[in-house]
Amino acid sequence: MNKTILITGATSGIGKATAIHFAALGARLILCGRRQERLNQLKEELPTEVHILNFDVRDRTAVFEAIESLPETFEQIDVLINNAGNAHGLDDVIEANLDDWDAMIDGNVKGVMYVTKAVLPLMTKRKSGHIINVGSIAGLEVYPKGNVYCSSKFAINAFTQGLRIDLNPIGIRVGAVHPGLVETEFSEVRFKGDVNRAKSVYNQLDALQAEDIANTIAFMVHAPEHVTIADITILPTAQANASVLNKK
Ligand code: NDP
Ligand code: 8X3
Repeated sequence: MNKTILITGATSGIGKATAIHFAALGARLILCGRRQERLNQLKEELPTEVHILNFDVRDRTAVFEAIESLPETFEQIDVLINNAGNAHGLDDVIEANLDDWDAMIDGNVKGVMYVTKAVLPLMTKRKSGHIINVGSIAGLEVYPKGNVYCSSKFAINAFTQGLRIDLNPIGIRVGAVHPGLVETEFSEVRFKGDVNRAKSVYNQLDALQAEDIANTIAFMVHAPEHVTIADITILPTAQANASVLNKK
């Protein structure tokens, strides 16, 4: 696969599975995240050319410096996968912690915008590229105590649509994947390391796995150039919408 693919949030879950998927196809990968050790390990393990970038998507300067630091061989980014993000807390608006709100808005919303803005010049100058944003069912429907996490993903849905309009004249493809429950480190982060509470989200339910989302992203990437997969909503069969689950 003769493409250069930048994946944010590659140290875990969906981003890591996507990296493994495209590495097996021989794509050139730029893998991003904050956990350097995990990035190093991935670079060592993956059977393809990998460049790692360690930055926090919330840090605007760090984002731009990281993208500007790319060696010439990795500059022609064909696909940007904006995946980094997390939920922080699951509380109603009265109880919620403002630091959690900042983390979600700064990471899930502004982070995606900063990375996109930093990468775009590398695509616009070649009039070619593909941007895939990882949204969520939480960006299509609000669920109890989802308030700000849902707001962040609704924003990603709107940003994706805006990007598609603005980049239409230059032929850059833009789409989003909106997963339901995927069993990753997501709930561990949301519940601040409470592993048992995190596990309870996925028990009695055949949840999506990170590889399911990687396969979906690959389907979007592999579509012929004249085809844009604008949106894919993907749920576990046991999930009907953001809040209706068939737990056994
Ligand atoms: P994980 O917690 O397993 O992975 C999150 C990834 O995002 C990690 O690689 C983490 O890397 C990175 N990340 C988080 N915050 C930052 C930051 N501030 N700067 C840089 N990198 C960051 O969760 P998932 O794989 O499940 O989540 C990936 C995406 O999928 C997120 O956008 C999430 O909202 C979305 N999603 C998840 C669903 C689920 O049920 N799991 C369902 C729908 C959407 P590091 O900590 O090393 O920086
Ligand atoms: C993650 C899915 O339902 O936990 O975006 O918000 S959910």
